[in-house]
Amino acid sequence: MNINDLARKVDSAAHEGRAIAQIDPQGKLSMDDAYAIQSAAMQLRLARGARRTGVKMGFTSRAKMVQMGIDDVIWGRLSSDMLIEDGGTLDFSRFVHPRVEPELAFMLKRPIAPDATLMEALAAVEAIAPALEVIDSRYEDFKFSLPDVVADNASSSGYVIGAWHDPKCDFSNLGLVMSMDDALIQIGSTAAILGHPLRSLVAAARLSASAGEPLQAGWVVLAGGATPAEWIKRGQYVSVEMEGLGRTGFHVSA
Ligand code: OOG
Ligand code: MG
Repeated sequence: MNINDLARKVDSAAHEGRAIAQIDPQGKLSMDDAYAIQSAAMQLRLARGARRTGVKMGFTSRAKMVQMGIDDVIWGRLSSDMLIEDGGTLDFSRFVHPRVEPELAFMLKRPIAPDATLMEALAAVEAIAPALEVIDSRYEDFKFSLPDVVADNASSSGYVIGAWHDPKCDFSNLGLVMSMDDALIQIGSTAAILGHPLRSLVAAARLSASAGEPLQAGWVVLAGGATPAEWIKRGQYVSVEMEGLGRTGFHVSA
């Protein structure tokens, strides 16, 4: 199958919330081809009327690398059809087997150059906010090779963002708690994200520019899960509270 056929395959699985077999179980595809499939699949979403909203980073914490058995940082493309309103409802029936993880979100006020330093990247940040990412691998049993998950847009499927805050506070080591209903389910820190979430933003600038899509003003960048991801269940309320940044969450449909 060629790039476009594989893009249609992962895109329709995502669109219909249906699991498919891995497209590259042996991990033989090149990273360039895997990202080309991801890019072509995003074009199909955009053709259905979604708007590009930014970038998400993956495997930027040890917790996530260990959980999924992959230790390369990857990235994916975010679009408006993935956004869940703060306190809104996720329609469970549209997903295959969703998981959720706590993240930090950046809102950009300027583009970021591919070779930006940490301080230059910070200067381009309009605001930061607590976030939850919903990941939903389209592959059976949530099992994938590195090229598989890249082609599947790094499992991107949803995200919710809390109130935006001035980035002038020190956000290198903010405590965070993810809860499901009243049960505390994961605790962690933004320091789990490459030691400092800004490093994830710098990596996003480099990787996104190398794909010909430099980070733009108005884009959101999700820095990556700070803890292992947890399965979402019908009827739950999932939330994250981050030190100094408040909380955000969403309901899951029954
Ligand atoms: C891939 C996506 C990883 C993160 O924050 O590390 C990711 C997956 O685990 O399915 O979003
Ligand atoms: Mg994530």
